[in-house]
Amino acid sequence: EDSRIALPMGTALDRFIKIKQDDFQYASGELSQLLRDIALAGKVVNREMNKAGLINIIGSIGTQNVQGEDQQKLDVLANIRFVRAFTKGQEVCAIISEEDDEVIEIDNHKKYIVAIDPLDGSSNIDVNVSVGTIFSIYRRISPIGSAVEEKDYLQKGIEQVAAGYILYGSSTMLVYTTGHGVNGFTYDPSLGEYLLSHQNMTIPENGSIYSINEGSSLSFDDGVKKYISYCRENNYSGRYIGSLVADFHRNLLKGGIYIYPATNKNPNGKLRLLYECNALAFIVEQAGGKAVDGKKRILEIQPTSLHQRVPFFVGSENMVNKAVFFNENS
Ligand code: AHM
Ligand code: MG
Repeated sequence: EDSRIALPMGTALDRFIKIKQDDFQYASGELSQLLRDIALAGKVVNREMNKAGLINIIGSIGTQNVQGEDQQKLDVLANIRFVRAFTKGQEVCAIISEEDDEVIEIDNHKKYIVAIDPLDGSSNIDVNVSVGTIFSIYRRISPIGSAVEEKDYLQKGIEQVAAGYILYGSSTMLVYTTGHGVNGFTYDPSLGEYLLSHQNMTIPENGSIYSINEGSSLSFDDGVKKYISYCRENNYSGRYIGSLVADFHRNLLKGGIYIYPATNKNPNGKLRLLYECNALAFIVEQAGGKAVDGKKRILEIQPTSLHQRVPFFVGSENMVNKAVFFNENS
């Protein structure tokens, strides 16, 4: 059975999800609904993001909303929007969010756990640069009806049922996988719909873009230093937006590697295993690429705490292999 039947470009997301569900690619109607909830909350966040530059102006002419929510920082606001969507939806027992210290329990009678970074790279908003939402979906392990336990939300990345991101860029896109390839949808604000624009996405095996914050290079491990030298010797292009979703998305389309290694300031890297790395690792593998912590596959790391960080090497297969080679031989 061909689980990657092509659908016409421009197919609306809701229809796409429905067709995949009928194809039994998705475990259940609940997962379909959960994906729709995420997409909808993304539209709301997108709308608020588009106004971000206007907020001071709007404030100054006294038109902020009654709750005063316009005054809130967008990452906090995005967290509120997504948590609200999951609370109102009927699919989620618990949420873990980069914005919250503790697990947010929703409804013990539901089976899915969501891990989310509601607005990654949010320092870029003030300067009108792309940001993103990153999400992972897991099935709970403990029986439905009981309280969620640590084993439910500290699952390895290989247990993800679905993962994706929303990129709020020059256009807004939703990219996700349920383990049957990766598909990308571009948001058409005039229709209020995400339309299929990137079907069965694959990442080139090789690339010539490297994305890393070289400002910290003095404190990189020797392996990383050597790999960076290798990139320079080969005249690769350095491209670093400093917004993970945007850097990842570009590399996914063009071929490239993104690295956030261990540094003096961040001895385990900066990025969070549960909210950032696992989702992108699942997507990149589904697209034919690779994600490691320098040595080990990201998806096989057993999480030990909610906000755990890991060094992150992700992108084109041959580039990641090369970086690992330098790491292992220095
Ligand atoms: P955040 O979760 O606090 O927004 O931080 C994550 C972001 C990534 O989007 C980006 O790749 C990275 O931090 C940039 O960090 P640095 O400025 O140290 O290079
Ligand atoms: Mg983040």
